[in-house]
Amino acid sequence: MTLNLVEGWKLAPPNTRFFIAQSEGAPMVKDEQAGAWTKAYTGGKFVRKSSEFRDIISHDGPFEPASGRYHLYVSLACPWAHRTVMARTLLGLEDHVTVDVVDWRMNPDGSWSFNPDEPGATPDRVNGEHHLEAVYRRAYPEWTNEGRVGTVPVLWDKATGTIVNNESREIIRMFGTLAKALGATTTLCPDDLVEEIDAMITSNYESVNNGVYKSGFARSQDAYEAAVSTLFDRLDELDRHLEDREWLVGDGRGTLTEADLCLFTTLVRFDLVYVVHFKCNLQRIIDYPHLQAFVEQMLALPGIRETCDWTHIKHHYFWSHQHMNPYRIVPLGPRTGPHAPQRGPSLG
Ligand SMILES: N[C@@H](CCC(=O)N[C@@H](CS)C(=O)NCC(=O)O)C(=O)O
Repeated sequence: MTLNLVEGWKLAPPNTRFFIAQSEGAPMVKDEQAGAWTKAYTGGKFVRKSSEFRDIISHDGPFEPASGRYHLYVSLACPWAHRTVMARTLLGLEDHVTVDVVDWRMNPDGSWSFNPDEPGATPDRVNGEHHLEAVYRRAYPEWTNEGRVGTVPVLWDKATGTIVNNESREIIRMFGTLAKALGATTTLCPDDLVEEIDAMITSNYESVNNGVYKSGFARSQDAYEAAVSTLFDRLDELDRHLEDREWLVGDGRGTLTEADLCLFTTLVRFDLVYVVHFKCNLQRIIDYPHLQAFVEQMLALPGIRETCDWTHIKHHYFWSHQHMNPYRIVPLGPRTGPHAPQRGPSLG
């Protein structure tokens, strides 16, 4: 099966394992400046690579639902990983899925390290590794760091010592399976809304979630302007959509779903980082009344503000993309918005 993260997104069938599944067969190239492995820049456009590990937790095995069996590796800076941390909290999986947090400093090759000295970060308490790359190599010894770098989030299986999945959207869905198997009544994906949820997540993926990266990493004025126009057209639409509803799908009242999480992790980074760093500056989220209300409503949910580490978020972007910010200066603002208190500023 071929994935296509460029034009759309499909759920992989159970127990499908991809190694460098790519949408268009283009070779992976290293963006030396962005420090990220991507597919080729085409006409100055940034194209995100697809995820390689695509097994799922299911009663049919081999990755059966069980308390304490699975471990998440995340960066608190990363919007994709943040989705999984939020789903873990909202589905009440804190006592069932363990978590480790990498340093917010992404290495020049785009890889991640553990740095227990950094507030908010942890050691690798499952495998004792210093680099996430080594965790990928445990799952796949041929992992060479040639043509790819191990991304976050990673869902690790302690029972078989391998990676189950490294695609956020699939991890949050299988957390639902896990929570249900463990007796939870909360769901982020009610059966009757699956299609609507998938459609909403897909509509927001290229335009908003990945759109901010396409804006920031653009290598041509045309590519930048196209990304920013699409991004703000979609934000305008979403602001109107939320005018008379609390959440994105269903009847919009009281039904928080995966689609809300997937949008939120981008919106909550927007005014803090993307407006400046990724040049997404047509307007801020705080200037959108309904998107801002949506962000605040999400932050007010029990445990959600605690999943937001403004220092990891802010310092990661401004420090790690040195080609965009050569002196690694981290802006002090914004003064308004939900991002206080911020730690810092002396993170070297
Ligand atoms: N499609 C993946 C994307 C994950 C991803 O790109 N994570 C970034 C951090 S924000 C990463 O680890 N990048 C490292 C790199 O590409 O070098 C998902 O949603 O899980």
